[in-house]
Amino acid sequence: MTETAPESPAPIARDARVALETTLLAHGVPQGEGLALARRLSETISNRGARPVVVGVVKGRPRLGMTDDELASFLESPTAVPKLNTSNLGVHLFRGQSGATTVSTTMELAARGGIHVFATGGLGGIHAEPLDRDVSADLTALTRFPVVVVCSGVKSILDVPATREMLETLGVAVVGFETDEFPCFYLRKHPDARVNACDARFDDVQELAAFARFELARTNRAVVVCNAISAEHEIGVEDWNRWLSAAEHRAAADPASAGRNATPAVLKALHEISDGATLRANIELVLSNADLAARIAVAMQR
Ligand code: PSU
Ligand code: MN
Repeated sequence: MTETAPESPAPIARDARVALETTLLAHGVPQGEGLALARRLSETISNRGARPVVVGVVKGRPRLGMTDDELASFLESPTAVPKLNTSNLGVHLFRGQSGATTVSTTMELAARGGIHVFATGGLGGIHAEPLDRDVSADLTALTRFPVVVVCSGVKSILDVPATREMLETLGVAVVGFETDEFPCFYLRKHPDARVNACDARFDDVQELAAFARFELARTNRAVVVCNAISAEHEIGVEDWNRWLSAAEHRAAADPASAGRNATPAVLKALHEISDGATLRANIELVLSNADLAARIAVAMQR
């Protein structure tokens, strides 16, 4: 008997929902800007006929679909909503504490709630020197939760070549939408041409959605969909190299910027050093990822 690949679809819900994370809102943009960004992301998703679902943990309760009021009070004091990854999530649930979900915990909670599409900016990964002790829990979460993660690759503040290799080692499917290259967050591609490309390229959303259903059902793991920042909004390589080394040194000089604080500290330093240019690029790329995620979520229902 010849064996064929399974045709059964992933157990996706009948409505097109797109998860959004709260770490990006609470720790990835300056305080006071998270709420406006949440509104723009939600609007972008609704405009495509999908439903935005903001994920977070409020007083120990996992929330899939935070209300505007909840989110507003949540974002008022980011220090009261620490970053939650798959390691510290359980303690916060157990103790009734609030927290902002990162990629790893947004995936975990979304998948548990039957939401299989998620939009963010850039995945976490392996940090480079001089902040080289931090390796994001996002990486292993991709091997555990069946969610389509639409992103602009991994954050370019990381050791991008090493992180791309690790995604391959972990066996995570990394596909590009309208790109062969592995995007590099603020940059359309990494300056080092040796960085592995995406595993495959898709130009048609319907075909990409069909592949996503196939792969989620086949593996019960994530699919990473890479959407490069537009050429109009990308940051030039020379500016980037200058800003990154300044930001890394600023963050490395502060002992409070280790571990979980490494990513927010470098992003914040970059936003200051670049006079807001990296923040503007970050917002543009997240909006574009939300738009694509909504298109995929709608197409997955067909
Ligand atoms: N994308 C952004 N900004 C962010 C993040 C993603 O544009 O701040 C967040 C995500 O929550 C991601 C986290 O999971 O950064 C990575 O943090 P760490 O390296 O500590 O795992
Ligand atoms: Mn860490």
